Amino acid sequence: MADIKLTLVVACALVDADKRVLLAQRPEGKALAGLWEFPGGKIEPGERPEQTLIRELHEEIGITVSEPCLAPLTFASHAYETFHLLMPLYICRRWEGMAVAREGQNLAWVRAGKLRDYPMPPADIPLLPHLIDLLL
Ligand code: 9L3
Ligand code: MG
Repeated sequence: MADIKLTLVVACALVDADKRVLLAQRPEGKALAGLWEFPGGKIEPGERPEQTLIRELHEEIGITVSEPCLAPLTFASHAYETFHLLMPLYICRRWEGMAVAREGQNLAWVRAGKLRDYPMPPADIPLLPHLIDLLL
């Protein structure tokens, strides 16, 4: 079997006081453009997933998250054509600052019952039942 590239990504369900979840729409020009994802990004060599999330959520969404507020929830494991994506999903209910789209992406705060109305990347879809159970 040919070697399959493993890509490590981490994502976060930010949940506000009304139990709404933040989804970010992948911008034009990126892979999977137009799909709505849990914000996050690639784990750089040497980073722990929590450090990646703190960095990515600040870069992309403009919020400040502290590590104790990040709790691991579940994992996505998805085989794309050219790579295998392994992606832990964290949940975070407390942060500092207001979520703003810093990279021109659309953002949506979505109630649990409406999450399935937003087309998502294939890796994110299996994460939904776990999160929805937790929020309903
Ligand atoms: N990805 C899937 N779901 C997510 C995130 C944050 C990322 N919630 C996938 C899309 C890309 C890969 O991970 O195939 C790397 O993401 P990016 O660096 O292109 O944002
Ligand atoms: Mg990203």
